[in-house]
Amino acid sequence: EESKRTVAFVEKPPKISLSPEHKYYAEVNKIVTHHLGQINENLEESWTCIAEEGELKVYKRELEEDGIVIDPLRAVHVVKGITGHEVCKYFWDIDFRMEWEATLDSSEVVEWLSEDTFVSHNVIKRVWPASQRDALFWSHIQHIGSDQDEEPDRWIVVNYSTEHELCPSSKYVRVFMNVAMVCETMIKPPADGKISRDDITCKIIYTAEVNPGGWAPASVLRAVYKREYPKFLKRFTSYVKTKTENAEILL
Ligand code: 6CM
Repeated sequence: EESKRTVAFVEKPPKISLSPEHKYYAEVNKIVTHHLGQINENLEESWTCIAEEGELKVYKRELEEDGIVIDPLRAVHVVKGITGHEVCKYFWDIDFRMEWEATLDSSEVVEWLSEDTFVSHNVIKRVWPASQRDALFWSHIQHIGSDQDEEPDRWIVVNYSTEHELCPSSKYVRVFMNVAMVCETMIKPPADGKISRDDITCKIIYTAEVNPGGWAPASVLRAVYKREYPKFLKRFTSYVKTKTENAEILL
């Protein structure tokens, strides 16, 4: 009892939000709404599946703008034993980012905007023969409770490129990105009423729209995406499983 109380006490309050007065409020809500509106899209129709492994499916749509590859990417994964809250927590919390990120050299907070939103500067590993890239984006985490329209309870994280006076673009080519992780947790009602990790399944919908910010060889970029996105989704979800297997379930 005593130890449970300590954990509950240390945890951040469940209701977290950027205040409506904040200069990022409108943008964050617009982008969150955009991503939530896309999650029920039928990917089999106009997307090409580039990787399939068990429950993981990765899709893309080929798109170029002035000769630069900006293929949107969408992945769906179903993972047992973890909740959407846990998946989003580890994806969002920069304290854990370098433990699972294989594509970054570094990641640092530039400014905290609120308890649920911060701006970070990220240096991406160099991919030969292109010049090295960096990314500056806000990361926002939000819980969306289920409503009367029978939409399930969801957790979402968005990483969205921004500008910051403390971090102008200088020695790297800056990429622009709009990335979202949306999660839904399914719970099989346990016979004895006590939920265990065996009763939990998480559906993950991951979207990435990345503009490499300057010319990069299309074939190399597409090969990198085809290899790195499935690798990231497998590595990240198994990281979350390991981090949570002996921990209390975060619903
Ligand atoms: O979403 C992922 N990670 C997040 C947290 O770090 C964040 C992503 C940041 C970086 C995304 C970089 C994409 C790759 C850019 C390629 C530029 C290379 C150019 C040269 C190629 C010839 O949202 C996981 C990201 C997994 C990426 C595979």
